[in-house]
Amino acid sequence: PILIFATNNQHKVTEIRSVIGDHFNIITLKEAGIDIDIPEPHDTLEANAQEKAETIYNLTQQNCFSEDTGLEVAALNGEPGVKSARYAGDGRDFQANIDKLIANLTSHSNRNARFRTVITLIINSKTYFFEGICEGYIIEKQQGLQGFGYDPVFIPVGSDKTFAEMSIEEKNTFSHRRKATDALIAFLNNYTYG
Ligand code: ITT
Repeated sequence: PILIFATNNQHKVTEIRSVIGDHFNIITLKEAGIDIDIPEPHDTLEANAQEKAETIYNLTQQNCFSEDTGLEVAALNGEPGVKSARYAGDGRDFQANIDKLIANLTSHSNRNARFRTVITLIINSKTYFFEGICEGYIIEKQQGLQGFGYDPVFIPVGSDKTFAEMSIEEKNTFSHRRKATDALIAFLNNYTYG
């Protein structure tokens, strides 16, 4: 199938394309000629992912999907979670977000955290959800230059490197986004059109 990926985040596009390969045809908003700032007004990843997909579906009437991702830190009661992009303010400044996270964890010995991705797919006007979780922990000082967002401070269980010290292929062996994408692919492989 041809699917529009309702995101303005190029890192997400690159990571998901590297999982999907040429199995399905993913069209970005840019490639579809759509220039909008998709709203994320809700307090769950599920509701925001649904809002993003519905916005694009209502605009185009084309099969599409979106994803919303949050970093859920145990000692911070699941924050920044759904607020991950704007943790330190509306500027969406990733360095400010990392600094705030490290500062808020200073007095905590429990560094456990997880990334959670929720994908919303709208196909033939029906809505489906897929989830991927990656458990890990937050380090005190950032390491690595690859990736995006909180990657320089997150080490997944099973590695001694941050996501920012990994290639996209290596990050994909662990990542929340890859697991959610695998679930999407499995669904589409079994999907009957018509
Ligand atoms: P959309 O256009 O898809 O909404 P976005 O960047 O606004 O893109 P989110 O609302 O899902 O995406 O924001 C989640 C934030 O969490 C994102 O800006 C990053 O700072 C962070 N994040 C998401 N996935 C991440 C990953 O794999 N590694 C590190 N940080 C990530």
